[in-house]
Amino acid sequence: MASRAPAMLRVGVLAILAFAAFPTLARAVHTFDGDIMVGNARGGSMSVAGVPPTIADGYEVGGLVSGDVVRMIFPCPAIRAHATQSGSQVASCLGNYVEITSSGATVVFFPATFGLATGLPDTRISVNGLIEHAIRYTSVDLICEPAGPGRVTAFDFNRFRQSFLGNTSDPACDFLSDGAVDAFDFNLFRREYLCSGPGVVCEQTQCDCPANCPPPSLAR
Ligand SMILES: [Ca+2]
Repeated sequence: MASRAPAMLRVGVLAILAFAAFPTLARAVHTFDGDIMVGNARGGSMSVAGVPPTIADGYEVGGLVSGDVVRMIFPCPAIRAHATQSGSQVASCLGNYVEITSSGATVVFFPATFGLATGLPDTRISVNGLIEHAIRYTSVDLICEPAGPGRVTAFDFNRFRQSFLGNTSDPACDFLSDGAVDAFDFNLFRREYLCSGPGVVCEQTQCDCPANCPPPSLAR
């Protein structure tokens, strides 16, 4: 019997390895909601004429199971997470991401952020710590005001106006990522600036997540 022990041990180890490997293979498929997204100061829907439904309905990540941790990780210092978020979203100022723990097959992001986007696909989405996808992400909240709550204010309007009137290739204000800062972007900006709509949350506690957020290469 003693001579059988090593063989049985090897079989047991193989069985454990096979069991451990199976979930990884089965869970490799996630679905993502395209390659662009727009955030604001509210952390809410941006349903307005001209905005693609994939943006207005929030950014969905699917193929999940309950308990999966999904993060939208922003490129520091270009885009930074607001310290507070809406719904089940939780911000990490240290990691510069917004996180949702899944309670089903899908999570939906409406991130509250501020900053000047680069136009690059430098916002990344991770599932359980693995980077799975990259998107171009802009924020209608462009400037973090020196005091007061995080909100789209006259400071942001002044910044948007500079691009709308004089630098129409500016990726930071090309919210719909169609190559030009145009009337569609203005319409979206105006919606957030006026914060119109019944019961709409207009602002976060304060925008100021730290400026010392981690290099993108380290964020997961
Ligand atoms: Ca602002």
